Amino acid sequence: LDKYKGIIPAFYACYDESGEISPERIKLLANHLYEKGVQGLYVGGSSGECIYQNLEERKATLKYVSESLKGKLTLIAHVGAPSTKESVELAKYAEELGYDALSAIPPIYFKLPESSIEKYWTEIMDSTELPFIIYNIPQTTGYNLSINLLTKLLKNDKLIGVKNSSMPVMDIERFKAAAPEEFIVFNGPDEQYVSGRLIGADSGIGGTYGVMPELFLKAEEFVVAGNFSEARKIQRDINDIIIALCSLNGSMYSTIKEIYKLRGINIGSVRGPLEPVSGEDLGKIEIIKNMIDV
Ligand code: NAY
Repeated sequence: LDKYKGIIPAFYACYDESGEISPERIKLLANHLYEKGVQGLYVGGSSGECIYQNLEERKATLKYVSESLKGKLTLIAHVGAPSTKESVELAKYAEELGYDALSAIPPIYFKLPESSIEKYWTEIMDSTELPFIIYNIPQTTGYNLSINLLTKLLKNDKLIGVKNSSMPVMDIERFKAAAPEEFIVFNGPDEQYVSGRLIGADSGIGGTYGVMPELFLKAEEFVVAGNFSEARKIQRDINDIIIALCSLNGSMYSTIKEIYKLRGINIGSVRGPLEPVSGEDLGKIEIIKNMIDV
């Protein structure tokens, strides 16, 4: 399971100038991140704007990333979708493309009983031969993975990990405690990468890794070396940057994409209802970029 250990950026949605999925830009971003030395990519999750894309668009993104990087990086396909039918279709497609693992949020919109959530994840797991990673992100889905459900799902050999984006780092510790040693817990909140790793997260998947992979790679290096004071310093820099990324009008992802443009890598903008950065705030992009690219 070493292939899941390290820095795994959540891949950003890549659009052309008219807002459609851009194969060229997907490949550009995929290769760029590969060259940065990350361990893998988490494709089609929150940062992939999956919630604003239809099935064909999500399939296209999965396809172009795997065409660029299959066999070079660990590729995790996020297949959570409004219906089980669509999730299973995406899961099967990701398996055909040669993805290493699947992942999914719990069902969204209707507040369903835990038994339905169990059934949803189980049907996805049973639909392919691929390993599965639960995506726990209660602040957007309204459901926080319980130890009770985790324990039940652990009976399924396909379940190899949880990507935990809830804010209490203690949740990471509790998931580790409830599962066998080799079970992987991924740190979700980038603001707590170092603390997540110290309390037991084996690695991390995050939405801001893609705009500053060097910093997360360095933080990881210091954690592995047991140099916690240096790791803390990097976490502080990271957090200053995340606060800045979230400070402009538009969304964090719009800011990230504008920074990419300034670096000469155009992956387009965001899809509505997310809004692009506009007006005076555009002038602040360079300052934030310079916080990262020092
Ligand atoms: C994904 O699926 O895109 C992610 O892994 C992103 C997870 C992010 N959480 C949320 C709520 O968006 O990485 C975090 C987040 O971008 C980061 O902590 C900055 O707030």
